[in-house]
Amino acid sequence: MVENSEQINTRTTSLSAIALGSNIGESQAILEGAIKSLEKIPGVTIKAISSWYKTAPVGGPEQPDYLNGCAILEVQLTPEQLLKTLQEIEQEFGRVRKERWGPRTLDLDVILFNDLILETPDLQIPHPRMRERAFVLVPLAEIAPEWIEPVTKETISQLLEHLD
Ligand code: PH2
Ligand code: MG
Ligand code: MG
Repeated sequence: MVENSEQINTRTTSLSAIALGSNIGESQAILEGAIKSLEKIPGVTIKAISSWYKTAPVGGPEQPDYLNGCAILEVQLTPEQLLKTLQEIEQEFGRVRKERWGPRTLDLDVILFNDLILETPDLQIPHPRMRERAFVLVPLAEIAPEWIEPVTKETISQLLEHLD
């Protein structure tokens, strides 16, 4: 198991969980398009995709409901390279960064990366709010119920049980 981000390089195969969300435009087509874009990236293999869930917005201004889901990726990328790749795909789908937690055509977040704990200004892994967010835990529990979240050392199913 890789624990130190410095040990991760492009020859290392890592497993990452990502969250997908959209609440502007044709959300289902956008999320499916994002998956297709990811499949084309060298060093990314999609291992699992959850169902899409319609969810009420959490935080931010008044905004439309979201469509959310999660995917498991096998990657030969560092966490920083994966983040950059996800940001490029967000751009491809017309993401404009305005206010925090505001509506967006496409949001792609790194949720977990192996059992790595990473705290940098640009990237925090595990995602710092994943434990409170049913719109992340419900789809993730569908495809990775036994994945151990390294901060709490609880599985995704256990984290979901603790949420009401
Ligand atoms: N993303 C946010 C803020 N609020 N609410 C839902 N339901 N789904 C999201 O993906 C979401 C949100 C910021 O990333
Ligand atoms: Mg997000
Ligand atoms: Mg994001």
